[in-house]
Amino acid sequence: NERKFILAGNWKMNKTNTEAVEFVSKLVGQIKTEDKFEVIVCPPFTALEKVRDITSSSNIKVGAQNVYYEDKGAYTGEISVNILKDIGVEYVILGHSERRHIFQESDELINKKLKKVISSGLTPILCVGEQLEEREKGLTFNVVERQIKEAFYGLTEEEAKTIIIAYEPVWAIGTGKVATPNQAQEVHKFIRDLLKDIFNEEFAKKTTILYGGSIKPNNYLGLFGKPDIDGGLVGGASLTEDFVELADIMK
Ligand code: G2H
Repeated sequence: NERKFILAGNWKMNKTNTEAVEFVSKLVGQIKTEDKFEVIVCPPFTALEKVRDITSSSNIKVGAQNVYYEDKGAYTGEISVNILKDIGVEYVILGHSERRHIFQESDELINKKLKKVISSGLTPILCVGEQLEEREKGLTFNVVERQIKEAFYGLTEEEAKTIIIAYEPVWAIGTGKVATPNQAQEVHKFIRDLLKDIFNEEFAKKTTILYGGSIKPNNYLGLFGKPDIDGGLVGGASLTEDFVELADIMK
């Protein structure tokens, strides 16, 4: 397996700068990364610089939770790729289900953001996943296929190969209802096959596909043992000591 294993923490709208500094200072001493195992933390925009300062002495990488696709100008409340790059951010989460469903982000908008992030040299973590009604109607594969095809629209293989995908079934997000390892593996395999159709086998084989949704130290094991699951995007468990425990076991 030539893919990197990744543990990414999505803090969402949590931790003040004071709390972020205290927490990340501890992580730096406790988390050990390796060549094929990467750890990323994604704090709120306002804590990015401080977190970057603290993690710069370690191999822990820093990501943002969102970005806008224009370079600069009259876009009140938005943040550009250059603002992120200037403070040493390397990753950006895009299309998280909370962005899609609370903030009405469309596949088209996510495609524009994805293109911008790739051309800027930042690494995107593209989230996809079905809602509960969609799963119950048997539409999981249709939804995930549409989200990936529309996000990838207009990208060359060269451009798309930097993308990390995160499969996050919406019904498993923050609900404590984790997908079973088989449920997750089935969709991860579907995504990898889809990438083979869009580009080719080599591309599919090299793409890191993370699982996300209520991962905790007590449920990760079955998931990360699956052949197409290359790590996790973790919300709740990235805010506590659980994150260190996950990193310990995953490496
Ligand atoms: C899914 C995940 C992180 P949680 O959104 O992106 O959050 O682990 O809290 O379900």
